[in-house]
Amino acid sequence: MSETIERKKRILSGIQPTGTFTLGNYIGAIRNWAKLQDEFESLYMIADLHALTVRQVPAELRRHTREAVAMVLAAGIDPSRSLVFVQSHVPAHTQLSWILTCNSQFGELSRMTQFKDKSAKHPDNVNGGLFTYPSLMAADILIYNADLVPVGQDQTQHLELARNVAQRFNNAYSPTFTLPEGYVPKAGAKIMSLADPTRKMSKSDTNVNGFILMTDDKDTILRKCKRAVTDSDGIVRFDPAEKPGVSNLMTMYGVFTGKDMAAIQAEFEGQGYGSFKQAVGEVIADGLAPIQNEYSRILADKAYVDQVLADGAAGASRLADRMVQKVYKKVGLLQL
Ligand code: ATP
Ligand code: LTN
Repeated sequence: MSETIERKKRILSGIQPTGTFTLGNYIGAIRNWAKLQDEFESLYMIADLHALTVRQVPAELRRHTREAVAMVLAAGIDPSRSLVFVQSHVPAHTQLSWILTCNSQFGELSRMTQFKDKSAKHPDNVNGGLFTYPSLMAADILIYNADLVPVGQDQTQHLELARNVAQRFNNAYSPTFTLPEGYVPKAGAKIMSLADPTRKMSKSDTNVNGFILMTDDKDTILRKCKRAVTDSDGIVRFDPAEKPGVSNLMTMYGVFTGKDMAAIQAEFEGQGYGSFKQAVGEVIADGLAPIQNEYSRILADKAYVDQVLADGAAGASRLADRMVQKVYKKVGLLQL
């Protein structure tokens, strides 16, 4: 993994261990992680430090972190080709984060919609970490000189901030950081809530009918799809503005069958929503079944997960520590 010019392009992405992953996390993010790991040198991280910006129950955070690793591996990330690690196991992220916080402006951090949303959602805990969250995320990315960052649409604003901070630092000191590009999937970058298709499907939603969890069984998935909010015109047609609920279900159906929207529309022409919803539930449940089996198997193998994380932390630290030393030197911190 040397920093030569002809090196393979590099990917980094992260996901917070704030609960069980939803179908939105899978379609918008981790499904693409698996696809990209051949073409790129890949690093995938469980962002446990980011999760602390919202109050966590310690034992649950630990459990969710293990589960998150198992789910990432079950979704096809292969630790022999990608580094899989936990953010807090690589202290260099936090070290770089401070330098980048000092190069982020109050104004730009104040404009982040996630900060505004989460402040409104947890008015009793609008902490400093919630505010500087994007500087830590910038550190996660820039510390590896990542070229590409696969994320869902809601993270593009944070990515833009990382680019701006990188550019500012490069201008103020000397070229140091690669400006990262986002990789936002064409279909499924924003899977909507089944209960309110104008809002993003989110693992922290209080309405359990809004999301499908990666661990939901077939009956639960079929029931949630059947209950999904649609409209009253009874026509399966892709039109996110006018028909957000139906379009959302079509997107999911497309992801699991590989069919495009025109083909799906033709397939269900003249049929009501009942059989359409049933079909959507079936393909999701069948698509998730092998991942769920792998997940149970991997989660039970604690020694294996520990080894993957130890290797991941060692490999990531080697790269990250070097970058921190370089940056510390550039900004004028005394070297011993
Ligand atoms: P929380 O509810 O705790 O805020 P979340 O479900 O929004 O969590 P994150 O951990 O913030 O999930 O996101 C992990 C990855 O999944 C990110 O790349 C994010 O863009 C993507 N993602 C999250 N929700 C969706 C969604 N509904 N559709 C597509 N991608 C999503
Ligand atoms: N903020 C992201 C998680 C995350 C991340 C990253 C994503 C933390 N660090 C670096 C991409 C690159 C989220 O999904 N909420």
